[in-house]
Amino acid sequence: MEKIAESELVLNPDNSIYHLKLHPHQIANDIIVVGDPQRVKLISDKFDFIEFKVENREFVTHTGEYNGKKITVLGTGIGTDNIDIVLNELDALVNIDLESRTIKENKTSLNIVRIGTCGALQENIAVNDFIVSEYALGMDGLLNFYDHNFSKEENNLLEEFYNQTNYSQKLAQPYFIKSSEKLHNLFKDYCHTGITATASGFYGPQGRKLRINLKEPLINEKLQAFNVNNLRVNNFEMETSAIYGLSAILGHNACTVCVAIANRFTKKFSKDYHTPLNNLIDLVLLKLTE
Ligand code: R1P
Ligand code: URA
Repeated sequence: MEKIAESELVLNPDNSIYHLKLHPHQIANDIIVVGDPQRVKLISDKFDFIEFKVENREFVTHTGEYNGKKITVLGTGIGTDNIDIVLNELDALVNIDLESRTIKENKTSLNIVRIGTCGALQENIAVNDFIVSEYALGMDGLLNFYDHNFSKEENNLLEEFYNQTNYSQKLAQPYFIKSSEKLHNLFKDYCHTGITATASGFYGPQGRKLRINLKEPLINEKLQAFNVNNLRVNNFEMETSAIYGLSAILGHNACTVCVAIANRFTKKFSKDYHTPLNNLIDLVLLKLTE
């Protein structure tokens, strides 16, 4: 079995994984990921008990039990670059033997649910509504660095996207990637469902102009109008495409649910998104453990 070199699979002196600083026994198979590290405590405060608390850089992890089931909540920080680290390191914790530095023969599949905030791109979605992402539209480019065969369905959506939007070839090549059906089914009755666009930034890449002119000033209008058999782009956030893409490649199940805190067309911003976020957290904890 080929040994993975020290420079490729980086471990700390105590043999924990480099950025997350976690050991394999410190994570559950069901993992909630959130962008804001402070949201981790908000969630783990609801656990029956917390067994491990580990922190390194912006990555905060709490593992404990909820409803008698082992569960982990992990703060990823913002962006798909952080997700590249989080997904590869979580996978290494379960599917690579860190002692021998070899890939395990029997693979473990994690359930990864992201609870986030987002900006809505359809006028009928009110601020504080819940949105589940059946598909991600990756505008960030991360997945282009990995070898992956997209499904026929995902490739068809991409072809339609180029046809309908006249999307600039100079930007990162976009891609569509599907959520785990099993996890999407847990949430779809409580949420708007559709496509979530993942951007590589909060401002220009999401069509926000403060002082700098934009190369794609109509990006929001193009996304709003995109429609394939009533499948539409509902929202913008910054992590889901990388979570879905890397999970699909590595054999994990992933799904994102978000609270819409802004609506980019009605120009509203939530006066208090903490209450709906708290309700969404309760829903996810219940559905993952019932
Ligand atoms: C931007 O404000 C951040 O909020 C959203 C975006 O994806 C990005 O991470 O999600 P979180 O609330 O989970 O951080
Ligand atoms: N998060 C985003 O990425 N965009 C928004 O508009 C709101 C939250």
